[in-house]
Amino acid sequence: MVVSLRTMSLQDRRRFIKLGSAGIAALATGCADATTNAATEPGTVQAKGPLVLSTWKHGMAANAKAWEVLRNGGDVLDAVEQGVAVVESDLSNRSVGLGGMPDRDGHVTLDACIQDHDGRAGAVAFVQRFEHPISLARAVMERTPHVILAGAGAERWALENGFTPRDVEIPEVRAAWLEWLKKAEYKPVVNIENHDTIGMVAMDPDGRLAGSCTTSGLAFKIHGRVGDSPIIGAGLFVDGEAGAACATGVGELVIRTAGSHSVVELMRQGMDPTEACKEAVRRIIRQNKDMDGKQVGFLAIRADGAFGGWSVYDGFDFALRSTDREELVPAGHDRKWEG
Ligand code: SD4
Repeated sequence: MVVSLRTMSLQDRRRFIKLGSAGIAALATGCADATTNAATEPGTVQAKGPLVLSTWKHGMAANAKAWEVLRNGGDVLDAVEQGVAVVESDLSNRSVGLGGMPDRDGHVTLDACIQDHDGRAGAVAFVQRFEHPISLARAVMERTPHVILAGAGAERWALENGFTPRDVEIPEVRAAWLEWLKKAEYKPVVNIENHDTIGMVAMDPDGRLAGSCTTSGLAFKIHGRVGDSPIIGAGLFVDGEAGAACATGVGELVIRTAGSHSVVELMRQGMDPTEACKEAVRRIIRQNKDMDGKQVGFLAIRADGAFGGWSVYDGFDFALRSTDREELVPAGHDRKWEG
């Protein structure tokens, strides 16, 4: 049990924002129904937000930005957009943004989506030359009657809507592609050496949820391939009544099982978030005889603030930011990766 900000006065909420990360803990002592802010283990119920979870180690920097937005009283949708945008801008990241690995024709193509508490959603798929596909996704949500724009049409729409393209040449990435071309071995596999999509789910102090997901997808994929990351229900699903979930790993496996949607629906039935992520992973394992080296991981926040994560193999860490924690948490897993 922890402090529920719902039970706090408006004045106290303003104090949380002012006090920042120490805010809730400080307020807890003076709050009638409060005990401690003990968001200890995944699956522990933290009574409502604020809370930010995101995939992999780069999630730490993303969470820090998202937290800053929340602490300044910003909208949770701004938090998940600006949080993952930090990773999109990091050109040393090889699976998010313009620094990502190219497809087999040498093009870096990006997928992203975003969804708010009320289920509004936007996405772009198979787009090139834009630094922040997550912002394109949000613009699709807010400025069009559609959910997904893809490829050349999405790029044209972005240009018409004030987004500026950016050309990035990274010698190391080109060298890796040229090296790959020598054998051109097509292995669309995400394992623990080759990962890094960023998915983020967050809850604001009032319990409102939002999520985002952005990636350059699988290295050396077929030109035109779209993964789970821009697909609502696969790479991300948010329903303010039930919870939010996001995925990382081999997108095809996640799409076939509507992975993030499954997690949220299981939580809607009352399942613990860690258990819900585990069940979604097990559905994938049951459906696929050959899971060799194929990593998939899920993260989730339930509408009451409980959270958790689970993956097929060990090695999937998620970044956690709450009022009293800022750390990388190893997700539970089904199997040990033997390499
Ligand atoms: C994809 N899910 O395009 C993404 C890849 C990924 O960690 O998550 N990598 O299939």
